[in-house]
Amino acid sequence: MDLLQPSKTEVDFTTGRLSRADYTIQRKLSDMAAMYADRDEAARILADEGDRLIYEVQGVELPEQEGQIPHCTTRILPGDVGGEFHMTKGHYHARREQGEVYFGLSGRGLLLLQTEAGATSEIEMVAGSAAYVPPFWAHRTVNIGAEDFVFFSVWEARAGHDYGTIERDGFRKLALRRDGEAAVVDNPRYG
Ligand code: PAN
Ligand code: ZN
Repeated sequence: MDLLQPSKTEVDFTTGRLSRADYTIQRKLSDMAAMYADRDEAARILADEGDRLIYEVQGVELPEQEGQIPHCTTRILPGDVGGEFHMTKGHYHARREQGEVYFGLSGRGLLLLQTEAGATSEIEMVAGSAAYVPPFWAHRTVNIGAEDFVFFSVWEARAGHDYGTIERDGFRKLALRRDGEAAVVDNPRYG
């Protein structure tokens, strides 16, 4: 295992910007249009309004070695696609036995979780919420507010990201805008 030097990153709670980001990932609607329940509406937005930024991740990259603790911020922009709130792709950890901690920095979000055995859970997050993603739970975050939803994540370097399972099956639950609030409903197309 590498002996790294201690380091520090300043985090802007409102924008999620890191003073020292090793990488920035931008996910646009065109990257994940098929993940929204209303694919027709996603296609219509892309055709009529053009692409839009859904979320942005900035992180500190570390070697994929036991005990290294990568961390990043995620900023999800407000909005919805056919009533389904802007969200991350969501994933299981490739090593299912690795958990994660999320810490809310600003805005309002929902953390949707599910297991392969069929359990589901939703956790509301605001600034100051420390949410625990236990091993074996897939996780997706959703912006249910009118401002950016920004949070900080910390995980173990060997966790890895399995996006394929969610790309194939979707999430069991959808977070929809209903009367201006968030409603979590069963995904009729799951699986
Ligand atoms: C988070 C996520 C981040 C973006 O850091 O990677 O919020 O979501 P997606 O990875 O689903 O696009 C995390 O859970 N890391 O393991
Ligand atoms: Zn994760």
